Amino acid sequence: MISRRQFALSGASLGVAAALTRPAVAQTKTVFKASDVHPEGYPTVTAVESLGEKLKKATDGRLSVQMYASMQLGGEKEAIEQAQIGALALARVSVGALGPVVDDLNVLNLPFLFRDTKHAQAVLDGAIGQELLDKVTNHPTAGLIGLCWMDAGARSMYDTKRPIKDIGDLKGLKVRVMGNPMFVEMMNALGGNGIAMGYDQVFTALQTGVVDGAENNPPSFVFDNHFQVAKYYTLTEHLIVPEMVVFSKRVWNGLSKDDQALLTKFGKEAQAEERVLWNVYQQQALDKMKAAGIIVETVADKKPFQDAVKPVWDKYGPKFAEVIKRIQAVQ
Ligand code: GTR
Repeated sequence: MISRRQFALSGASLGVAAALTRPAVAQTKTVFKASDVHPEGYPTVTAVESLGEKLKKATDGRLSVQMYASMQLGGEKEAIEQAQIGALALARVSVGALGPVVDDLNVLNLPFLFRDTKHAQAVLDGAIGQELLDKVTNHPTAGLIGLCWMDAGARSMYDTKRPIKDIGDLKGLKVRVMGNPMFVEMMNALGGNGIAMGYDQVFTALQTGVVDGAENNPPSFVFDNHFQVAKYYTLTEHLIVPEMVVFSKRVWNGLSKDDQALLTKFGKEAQAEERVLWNVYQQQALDKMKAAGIIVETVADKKPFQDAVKPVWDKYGPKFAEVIKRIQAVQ
């Protein structure tokens, strides 16, 4: 019987023989696996693919990215876990899903934190945005690198039952939220019944009536097909939750400083590219909603919604008091 050591040695000598017979230019190729819950063509998917193409070009094909879109590798919780163990290199996920892993990010999950999406962009593009990326990277146990941000607009409510003309219409509706206790508490405070669930289950849950509604930005609502089952969309814009591309720390630590620098550079470029694509997609989603006959309600007065979420602020706000003040001061 061949011993473990003998086996390892024969493997090694085979490797040497193979290396000697290969042409001098041959080198190991590394393909980074990337995941996204959204389909091909979605801004976040395209931006990460474009990062991959630049990487491939800059390294003569030594490094590249293989995108697994449309939840092929599961929901976001699974993607984060796979990145943590190094089974996946890049995961494009919502800060809603990352909050339970890196608590500092939860400040961004407070409802009505930002005045509008422009305010959120100014914060993420500035010092606070970099600090929060670093909080991910420097987190002692998360096992992730915060590579870059991605815009995701504002999230609004949608449901299969009735238009939400005012806050009272939310009463008793079972509304799916992202897997983070802050959102369950937010929905309950608004009068609904918050149900945390992975994104991969939302369409079926809406279709079968396990939930009456959900909340998301127009592109997700349309391009992930939820609009085929939920006909009422109300522009509550209660959350502006950004997204992040995280890189597996395990994989990262095995890369050279130069390769890390390339990823950082192309990450920043992906962030800028996604924003441009996002604006186009947001408009396309709104147009598609109209064409499909979705009843779109605007909320004339958001104050009752803002007042109702006070318990969430009372519970989670104090520990973020300092950064909240800085966020509010950003123009
Ligand atoms: C989308 C977001 C996804 C995912 C999803 C959700 O807007 O792009 O990353 O977080 O929402 O509601 O789970």
